[in-house]
Amino acid sequence: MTETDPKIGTVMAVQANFYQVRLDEGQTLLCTRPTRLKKIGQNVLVGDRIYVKSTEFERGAIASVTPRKTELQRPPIANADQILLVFALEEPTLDPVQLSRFLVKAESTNLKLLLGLNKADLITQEKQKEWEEKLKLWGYEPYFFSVENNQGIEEIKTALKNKITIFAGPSGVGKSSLTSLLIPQLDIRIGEVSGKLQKGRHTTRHVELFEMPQGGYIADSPGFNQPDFDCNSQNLINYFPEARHRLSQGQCKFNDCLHQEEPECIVKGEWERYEYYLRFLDEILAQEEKIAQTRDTESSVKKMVKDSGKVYTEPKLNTKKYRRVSRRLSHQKLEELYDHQSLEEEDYF
Ligand SMILES: Nc1nc2c(ncn2[C@@H]2O[C@H](COP(=O)(O)OP(=O)(O)O)[C@@H](O)[C@H]2O)c(=O)[nH]1
Ligand SMILES: [Mg+2]
Ligand SMILES: [Zn+2]
Repeated sequence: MTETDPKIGTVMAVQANFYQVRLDEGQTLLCTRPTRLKKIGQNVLVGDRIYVKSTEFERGAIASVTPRKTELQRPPIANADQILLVFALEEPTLDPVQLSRFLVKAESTNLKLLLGLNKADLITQEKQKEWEEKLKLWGYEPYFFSVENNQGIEEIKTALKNKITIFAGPSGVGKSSLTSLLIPQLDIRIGEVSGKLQKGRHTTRHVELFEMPQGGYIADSPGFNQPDFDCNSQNLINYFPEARHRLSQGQCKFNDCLHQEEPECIVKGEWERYEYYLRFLDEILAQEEKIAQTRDTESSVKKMVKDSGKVYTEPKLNTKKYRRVSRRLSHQKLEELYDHQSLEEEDYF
């Protein structure tokens, strides 16, 4: 055992009970979390800056965890600076609704959000200009790039330098291609569906950091490749920049306005994605209702017998009451449902 001062490093990956730590001085250690840290409830996440005592060759023990700048639960990552949401302009054709789902999910992390549109080689200048103008109205200034012909890559390198950036986006858009362009020595598979490779319970919780030669890390997690919402009916509106802008100009009449048909609502109006907002809101309300019903099943269902003789259950409470319950739902409850959902999606992929 070497008795040296603790050294500082970054947690790159977690494997079973071991933490892969890259020391600032260059070495990679496999570390354990001592019982002392477990006892005080100190968890260790990928991205954490930690002090390590090296014990023997390439092994170490975590001495302490430095305070986090940011923290995400799903996927679990500490100190991420930003998200780069990647979509393709073609192959697959950019779909504004799907893009908006991912944007909402990314916005709900409250991390800085960068939008990168790949495969610019497959569309005309005019088409690109159209997207640029549309997205400007949504409140975004995307990076147009192409891994294929190296277009726009320098701008992305600059934006990622010395930061921890989470790569997010659906499969097939070029995330792996971009990663291997930025980190040529990395051996990653292009054109593979990520979910297929890492099937299993913890897929959405798995995170790994890859170090870029010019400084900074790329965080890759399948947990960000699914567009499930991480928000509730009351805060959904905050994840649309153009609506945030409207809300900064005034107030709706009702505090709990959902910006549907309520009178004197300042959000409702002529903005392109308002209809997407309504659509997503409906989905979230339906989810919340489902959770409320599941939670109340034992106490509030009555057994009904159909004409056919088939027995079914029906909620005792009326829908209005459920709606009031659902608006007060905690984030916790929502997450439980989304957990189930993600698992089902993983099985599917
Ligand atoms: N035309 C074109 N194809 C690309 C570009 N970038 C990636 N691809 C192709 O898109 C497919 C999916 O890429 P991949 O990196 O695996 O996407 P991922 O699923 O997001 O990781 C592969 O066949 C890539 O060769 C690009 O800039 N232009
Ligand atoms: Mg990939
Ligand atoms: Zn309103």
